[in-house]
Formats: sequence, structure tokens, C-alpha cells
Amino acid sequence: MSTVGWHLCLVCELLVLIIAVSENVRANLPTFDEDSRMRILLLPFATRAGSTIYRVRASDPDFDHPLEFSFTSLKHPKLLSLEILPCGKQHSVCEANVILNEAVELDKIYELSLSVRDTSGGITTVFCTIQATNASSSATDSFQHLNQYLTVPENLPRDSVVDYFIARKNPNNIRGIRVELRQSWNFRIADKLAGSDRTNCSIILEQPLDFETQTVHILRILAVNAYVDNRLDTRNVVEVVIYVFVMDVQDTPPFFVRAPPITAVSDKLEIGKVVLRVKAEDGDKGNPRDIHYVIMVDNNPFAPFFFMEPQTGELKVRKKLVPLNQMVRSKAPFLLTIMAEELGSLINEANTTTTVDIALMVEDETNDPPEFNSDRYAVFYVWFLTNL
Ligand SMILES: [Ca+2]
Ligand SMILES: [Ca+2]
Ligand SMILES: [Ca+2]
Repeated sequence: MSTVGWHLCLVCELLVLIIAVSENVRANLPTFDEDSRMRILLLPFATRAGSTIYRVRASDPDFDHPLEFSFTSLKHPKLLSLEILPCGKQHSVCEANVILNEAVELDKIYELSLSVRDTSGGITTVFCTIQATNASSSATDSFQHLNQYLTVPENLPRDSVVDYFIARKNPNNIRGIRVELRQSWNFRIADKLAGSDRTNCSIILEQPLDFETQTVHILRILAVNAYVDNRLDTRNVVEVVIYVFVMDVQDTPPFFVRAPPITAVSDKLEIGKVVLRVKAEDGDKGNPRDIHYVIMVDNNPFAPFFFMEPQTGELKVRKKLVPLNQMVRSKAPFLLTIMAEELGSLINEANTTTTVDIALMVEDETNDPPEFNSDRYAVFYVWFLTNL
């Protein structure tokens, strides 16, 4: 073979190789599932902005997961967003929720494209339209016995069933119905098929509630392949929101909102005068109890000099304070313990009291002439002078 012929052969082989490789790449692009790629979506025009309207599914022959979904629209770039569900190499398909971000107008047609990309960079794009129809967007078509407003006490035991509802299947969809709860740590959904056209769902408390931390829980429930009137509505997901309002239960002690840490008190302050004021509030805010205040005596020698107005939290002078000058070193602070207690609490009920220490510092303003504490000084003074 001539040198020219040999080179031609090599070029031919390279071309074949390039074609083969490109065919291979094309063959291994990710693909949308035929029945879950949206294409022409009929959507009730009253669908709430923020709700999930579709679940797209795609797979990759090489399992180059996770697949990345994206959406583009020249005229309506903010119409949708995609919530990509967790997907790994062990999954046969990857999924994403299509979320409507803006309200749609009746009879208007929205054009957009959906793309899916694998980790090797292969991309498949499909063109879709969304047509807003006057179909009902009421959840009652897809669900039965659904109560969207639930009230639950905060001390409900874990694993309690909070409520039940039924989700109806779309008879035009060959896939089964599946009910999911998104983004809720406190609750879970258990669903159980109840015939070919419906599934029974229980909302179960997964983690304890706490009114003091969170008073309302919003449960985003997605029913995949739920019943819709396919003549005017081709969503393959119906989203419904359930609001769980937490009822307050007495489980939190009071806390001080005002308790001056140190207060200077004149020893001339008269009996009955206010020294300071404390204030506490019930930590249970749903139905807070009134608070009353007492001084903890507990062998505290300073406590008898004061008394507490139980309702107002005013600390007042009970008896003359001048003797306090003898009991404490000059300007040394001493402590009083004040207790705040919830009124109306039951016997043996926990978490109904709290205490705080406050410091008082007596200021000597009586200006009496100095006195000897002991006559020994006088004796020593006389002895010292007579022996000079
Ligand atoms: Ca609580
Ligand atoms: Ca509480
Ligand atoms: Ca309380």
C-alpha cells in the first residue's frame, strides 16, 4: 500500500471512530419519561402561586445521576421553579417538582422549555406549553375528608395520629397514587391503598410540638397522580396545604423581664417606701397565668427588713434600715432571693416558679457621730496617755 493510501485509510478509520463516539454520546443522553414530561399542561387558572403543578421524571442510560432539571422561558422567565428531588446512581429515575411561581391568566398559553442534564454534560430539551383553563382548583376533587385547619395540643404524644384523609387516584393515569409530605420535621404521612381508586392517609406526629418554639406548622402535601378532570386539568401532582395550629399547654415556668441586679438603698428610707420593682411573665404565651412575687426568707438575715407586694412586684421597706449598717461591711452588697410564682397552678405541677437574686447596697446617710464599738479602746487610750 502506498503512503498516501495508508494515510487515507487512517483518516477513514478516525472518521468512523468519531461518528461512532458521537452516536454513542447521542444514544446515552438522558431522556424524559414519555408520560411525565409535561408537554401540554392544562392548568386551572386559579391554581395558587407557590404550589406544585407537575412531577417530571427522567432517566439516563449510564446512570450519570443526579440529573439536573432546568426551565427556560423568554416571555415568562419567573413563571416556574424546579425542586429537584434527591437522586443517586441507585435510582432508576430522577424526579423534579415543577412549582408555579406566578398566578396564571385564564385561557393564556405560556411557552417554555424543560431540560434535563446528566453529569457527563448530555442534555435533552423538550418544549412545553401551559394553558390556563377554568377547571376547578378545589382540593375536594382530589381529596375527601380533608381538614386543612387542624388544632393540636403541644403535649400530644409522639406517634399520635393527628388526622385522616382520603386521596383519590386519577383513573386516566396508569401509575398508582402516592401521597408525600414535604419539608416537615414534626409530622409524617402514612398512606395505605384502599381499593384501586383511593388511598387512606394518616398524618402522624413524628417529633414533639412546642408552642413556645413554633405555633403553626404548614404541611405541604403532594398527591402524585391524584384525581383531576383531565378534560381541563392535566396536572400529575395536586398540592394541598394543611395548617396545624399548636395549642398552648402549661409547661413553661415564668421568667423575669425586670430584676435590677444591684440597687443602692439609703438607710434613711422610711418604712413602706419602695426600694425596687421586679417583673416576671409566664413563659406560656398562649394563655399566660398571672404572677405573684415573694421574698425567699430561708434564714436570710436581711430578708426581715423588706417585704414584697405580691401583685406588683414592689420591694418595700418593712423596718428601719439603719441596723443594716452594722450587719454589713461598708457598702458591701447583700443578696435577696425573689420568687415569681404562677397563680392558679395545680398542686405538684412542675415548672410554675422561678427565682432571681438581687443585690442591695446600703448607703449610710444617717451622719451620726462615730462611735467606738468597744470600750477597750478608751481603756487603752487612758493607759497610753498616763504612761507617757
Ligand atoms: Ca412548650
Ligand atoms: Ca406552653
Ligand atoms: Ca407556665
